[in-house]
Amino acid sequence: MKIGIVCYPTYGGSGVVATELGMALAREGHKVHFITYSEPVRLDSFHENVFYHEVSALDYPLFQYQPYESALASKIVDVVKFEKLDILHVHYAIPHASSALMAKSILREEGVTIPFVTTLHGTDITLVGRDPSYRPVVEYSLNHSDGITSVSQSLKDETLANFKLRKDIEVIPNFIDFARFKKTNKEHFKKAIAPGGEKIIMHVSNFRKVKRVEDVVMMFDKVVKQIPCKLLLVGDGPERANCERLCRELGNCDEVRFLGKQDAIEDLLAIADLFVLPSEQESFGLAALEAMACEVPVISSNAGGIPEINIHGETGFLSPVGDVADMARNAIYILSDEGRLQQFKKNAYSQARRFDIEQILPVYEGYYKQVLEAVAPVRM
Ligand code: GMT
Repeated sequence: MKIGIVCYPTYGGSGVVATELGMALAREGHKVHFITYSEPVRLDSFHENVFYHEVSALDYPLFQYQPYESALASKIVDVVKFEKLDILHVHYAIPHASSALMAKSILREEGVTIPFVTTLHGTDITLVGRDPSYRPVVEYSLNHSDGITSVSQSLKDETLANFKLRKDIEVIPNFIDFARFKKTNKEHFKKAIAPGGEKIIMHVSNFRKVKRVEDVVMMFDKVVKQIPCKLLLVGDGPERANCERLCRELGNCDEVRFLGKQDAIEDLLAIADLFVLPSEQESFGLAALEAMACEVPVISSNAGGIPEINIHGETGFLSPVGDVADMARNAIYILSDEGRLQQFKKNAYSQARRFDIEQILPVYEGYYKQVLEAVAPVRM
């Protein structure tokens, strides 16, 4: 198949999922065309079946906001026509679904049929998509998508509860590429971070408010008073300065390292004993699944789709959002007994195996075929 993938290229779950999916489809022999405004961060190696088309929007003094949505639609029209794409897969509804719909309408007038699948990732529904400034457009473009998938059952339920949809939503969970995410030996790095053999607690995110990174710092502060440990905070974003301030106030700066944005997350996860994800909202929690694939148990909130991957009392623990004391108790419970910690690590890994890309990829391929078959009569 010739597949067009539209996504955000930056650090962030939806872009990562889109890129990994595209690379995996390319390895299977499909021709994959990424259409976005800069090269996706994980598109870091050459593959003969992968193509990248950059969207550039002409700037003009009249524009207070550059109309990216129109520029994207125009680029889609161009790529579909020139590369003769079979199907488009857009990740994150805003504005990708409406751009795809506009491109589809333009192409229809030229006798070209291009079905598109929209994958819902989370905040495109739970936070941004529900806002009146976007809602009617999101609802309309979902109802005119040829297929809709969601990364968790929880997100599907939330979408159906909040939007008037005439279409079914297929749940296709996010996945792990075990060729990349696996536990490796990074003893030298571990010694540098925790020279006294301290346990290592880790959090990875884009440091947005919704991630509640301050909860990680407050939880850690309780744990470090009972168990020698270090906290690694990976990523960057608007909440980082607040977290740094909080560490100073709590007086635990010597035990906390801010590592900023990192590409090789798997090398960092290799030395972690516990992963923390206290998010207010999280449709899936890919960061937690990546940790589990590297044998790291998870202390998390019970928000959104997290309970679909982190199994309470088995792969880690779930707590109500904001219940820092409960999270700290659970962390201490796991870390205070080496045998227990090893068991949780094993369980985390076996659970992550259920999300192996080798199993999820055929589901996407099957879904594309289903969508293509449904539009086939129109194409003839
Ligand atoms: O809003 C974000 O945190 C980023 C967002 C994205 O689309 O880049 O992440 C969402 O999609 C990820 C991949 O499907 C999920 O793992 C995250 O749970 C989800 N984030 C939220 O729902 C907050």
